[in-house]
Amino acid sequence: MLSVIVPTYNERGALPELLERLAATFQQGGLAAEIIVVDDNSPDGTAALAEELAARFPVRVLRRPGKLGLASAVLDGLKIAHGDLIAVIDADLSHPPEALLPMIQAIEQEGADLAVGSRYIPGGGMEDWPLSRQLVSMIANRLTLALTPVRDATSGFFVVRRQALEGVNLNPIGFKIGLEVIARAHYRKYVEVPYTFTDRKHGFSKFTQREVIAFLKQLLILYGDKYRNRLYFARSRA
Ligand SMILES: Nc1nc2c(ncn2[C@@H]2O[C@H](COP(=O)(O)OP(=O)(O)O)[C@@H](O)[C@H]2O)c(=O)[nH]1
Ligand SMILES: [Mg+2]
Repeated sequence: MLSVIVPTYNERGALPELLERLAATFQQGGLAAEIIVVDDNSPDGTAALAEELAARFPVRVLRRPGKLGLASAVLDGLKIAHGDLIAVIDADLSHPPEALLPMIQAIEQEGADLAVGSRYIPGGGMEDWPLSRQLVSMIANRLTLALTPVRDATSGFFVVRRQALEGVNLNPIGFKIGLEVIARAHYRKYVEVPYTFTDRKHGFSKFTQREVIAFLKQLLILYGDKYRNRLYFARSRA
């Protein structure tokens, strides 16, 4: 079974289309799947809307008391997920739900434990994102290069076998939970699957200077762990 974890903060505008496209994707791929919306008491009523939509879609809603951060939202969602496959996708439709199918196929057919949605390999890209955001993303991307061979390690769009996360301590810091998984999960093989990132059409980004600082802190900790030989994937290749 597949569990799709969707962290939300003020995503009312995008949620109906997201759930519809996810459900269509499940149907197309013949997937048994559930969606877990992890909402941080969004003032726009995202959680209540998600609960309403649960009449039509396989959704469960985890309500948290306040805005506690993207990474910790995903980790809390993981605790209640039933799937042996775990997907994480942004709610704002920047990550095309349809791309989950090639990602899952890559895992099932190529014997990988992790599939990363990638903007930085041939076939992937970014559309309509403000140049300033693209620049920040590219710099962030460069900063991970000595940490992992994954080309888009700051992608927040991924599918991982639950098994690869068992016993792994993921740091709930900031925005980049995908990077934690890429750096720490116990996988032998990963695949990157190209997708085109598009800017949100509803609501606003929650990416702030605070998230930049959290990312830099996270990097410091990860590089420290890498040099102490504590990162599984790096170790298994050494
Ligand atoms: N639950 C929860 N979700 C969050 C939080 N911060 C961001 N998100 C969600 O994480 C996803 C990515 O955030 P977004 O603002 O689109 O970041 P950007 O794409 O980098 O501009 C979206 O689905 C947000 O609603 C948070 O503090 N708590
Ligand atoms: Mg976004």
